[in-house]
Amino acid sequence: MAEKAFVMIKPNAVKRGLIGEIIKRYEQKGLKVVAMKMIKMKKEQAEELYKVHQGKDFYQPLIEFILSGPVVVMILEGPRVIEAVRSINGETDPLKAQAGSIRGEFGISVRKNIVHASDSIQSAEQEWGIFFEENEIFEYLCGFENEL
Ligand code: YYY
Ligand code: MG
Repeated sequence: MAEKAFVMIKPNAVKRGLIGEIIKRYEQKGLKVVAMKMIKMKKEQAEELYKVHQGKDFYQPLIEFILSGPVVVMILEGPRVIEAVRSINGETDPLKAQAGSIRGEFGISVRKNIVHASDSIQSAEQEWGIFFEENEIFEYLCGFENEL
C-alpha cells in the first residue's frame, strides 16, 4: 500500500478561508486525499497529537491555539508523501520557510503556522489513529489511474 501522511489545517487557516488553497496544493502535486473531515478537536486528542512536545515552553499555548476553533484533518497518500507534504508545507518557522511553500506564503507566527504534517511513517499512523476509524479511510483510483 502507498505511504500515507496525516495532515491538519490549523484553526487560523480555517478562519482565514485557506482550506481550498491548501488542499489545492496537495492535489496539484499529485497527492491523493483518502480521508478528510472538519472537527472541533477534543483536549485529549490535542494532547495525544502533541505528546512529544509535552513539557516544552510552547506546549500549553500550542494546545490552547489548536483548540481555539475547527480544524480540517485529512490523510494524504502518495509516493514519499511524508517528505512531499513537509516540503509543500515549508519549515516550522514561517519566516524561514521557502517562499513558495504554504507556511512561507501564508504564515507569520511559529505557533500559528497554518498546517501540521506527520514527520515519519510511524508518527503518521499514530496521528491518523487519533482522528479516523478504518472505515473513514478510502481506497480509490485517482485521475489517470482510471484510464490505465
Ligand atoms: O513538525 P512541525 O509542525 O514543523 O514542528 P514541530 O517541531 O513538531 O512543532 C510542532 C508545533 O509546535 C509547530 O508546528 C508549532 C509549535 N511550535 C511552537 O509554537 N513554538 C516552537 N518554538 C516550536 C514549535
Ligand atoms: Mg512535528
